Amino acid sequence: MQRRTLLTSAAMALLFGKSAFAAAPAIEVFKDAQCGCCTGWIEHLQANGFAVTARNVDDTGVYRRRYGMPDTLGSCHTGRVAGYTIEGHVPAREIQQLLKQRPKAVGLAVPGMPMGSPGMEGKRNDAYDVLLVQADGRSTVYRHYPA
Ligand SMILES: [Cu+2]
Repeated sequence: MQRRTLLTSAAMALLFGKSAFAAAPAIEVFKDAQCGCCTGWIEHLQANGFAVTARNVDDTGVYRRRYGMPDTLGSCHTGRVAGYTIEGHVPAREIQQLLKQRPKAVGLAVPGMPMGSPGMEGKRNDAYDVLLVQADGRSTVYRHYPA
């Protein structure tokens, strides 16, 4: 049984090629040129297999609004991946879960810049929520940290 599963995945890998299994999700990130913690977050995404295109902009709020994220949930950068908006220091793990589950939503947000979130590592690990944000601006807790 186990051998059969192995053979099947090997056959699938041959059929679909590496890209079907290890496709790096492409994310576009709008950030300020001076933002160090944004760069830290981008490195966290890259380390977790994302293909990041970073764009330095004067006002990330323009993109936040354009892509449906309420200003009240704002942070220092705004990302776009597979039609979803990712605001702030959202861990790669929740973005991957979002892309797997594909809920009807605007996207995910970590409002503000909580210490201990990816790109905001330091002496403290503050508690924070990853929010799943709906088109009407309402949100629910997608995951609480520290988990
Ligand atoms: Cu930040």
